[in-house]
Amino acid sequence: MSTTYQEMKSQYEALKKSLSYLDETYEDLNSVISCGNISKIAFLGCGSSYDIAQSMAQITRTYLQKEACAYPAGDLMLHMERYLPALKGALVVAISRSGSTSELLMTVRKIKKVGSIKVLSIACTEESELSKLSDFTLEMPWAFDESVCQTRTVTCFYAVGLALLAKLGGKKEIIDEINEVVDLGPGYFDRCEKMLRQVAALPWKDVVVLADAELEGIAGEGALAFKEICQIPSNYYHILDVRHGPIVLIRSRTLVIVALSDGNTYEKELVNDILKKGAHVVAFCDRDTELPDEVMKVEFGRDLDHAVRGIPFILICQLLSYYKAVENGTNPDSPDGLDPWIKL
Ligand code: F1P
Repeated sequence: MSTTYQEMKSQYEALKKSLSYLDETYEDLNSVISCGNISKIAFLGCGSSYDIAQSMAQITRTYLQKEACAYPAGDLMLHMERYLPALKGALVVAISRSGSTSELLMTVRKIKKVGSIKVLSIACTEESELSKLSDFTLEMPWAFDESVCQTRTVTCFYAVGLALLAKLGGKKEIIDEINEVVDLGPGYFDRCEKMLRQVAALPWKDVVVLADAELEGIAGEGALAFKEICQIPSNYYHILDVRHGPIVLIRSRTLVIVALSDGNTYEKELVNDILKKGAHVVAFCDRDTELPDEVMKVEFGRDLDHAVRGIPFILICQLLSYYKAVENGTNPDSPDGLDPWIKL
């Protein structure tokens, strides 16, 4: 069994540990966040970690009604003088599995030189270089993926970030929902695996992932998983935005994975239009959503807050890319020419 598979499969255990670790550290974390006058939050990361940063920025805007943005650390590193004025009054949150990615370290070093900007980090290593530079670091070594492509790691980053922002926003019902999704996770994994293994055997050769709002970043990560794990072309788009050009490239060899919200008519019409192009469609929905028979539905089984849907949704992309790698005889654990983190 590959390392990627074992990491995907053990993600619910790691999620449980990560959420209770957040509870234990919350007071200390909150004292860093609430000291000083923080008017906005800037999330930084590279690759998968940047994808998570994008979702976190949207969740901050929705849950806390606070200004928030996400930057790829490499862009910030190259253009610091352009971005620095916008970071005034910001709390910087740096996300990294390794805590060692060069662009992130160089960027955080430059930010710390300003003096007044607090840096909070989330990493899967202990006592990393990033941790030394930060005012506070959530260190979650149990979520560290050995495989090049992050699976368990990104789910833990997403859930912990979401839970932290829900706590800060006083949204206890969201925390309860996250815990429930994690408890139901192993059963959901088994149901998904059975079905998605068959979907992976269908003759699709490229992938489009569609999702909106808080799911933007995690769905972008879903698309990245296909590039890294089974090495096939993939893209992420906002749901209705796919009509504005990208739909031209959706054909019978395309697998479209869509995260539906609440059975919205516009979303359903789009699914119909995609089916007319002959594409294979996998739709994630809460439950009881009426869709054409050709749509391969993954139902979670209960209603969920939109942001919480990101936790079960990412598993669909992870399992499909893993089983496609198995189908194609590709090693899912270490794509040629990609290191687990980038050292410049
Ligand atoms: C960032 C990252 C990974 C990606 C690849 C290269 O690493 O971009 O997301 O999968 O392996 O490195 P990190 O800063 O999260 O350790």
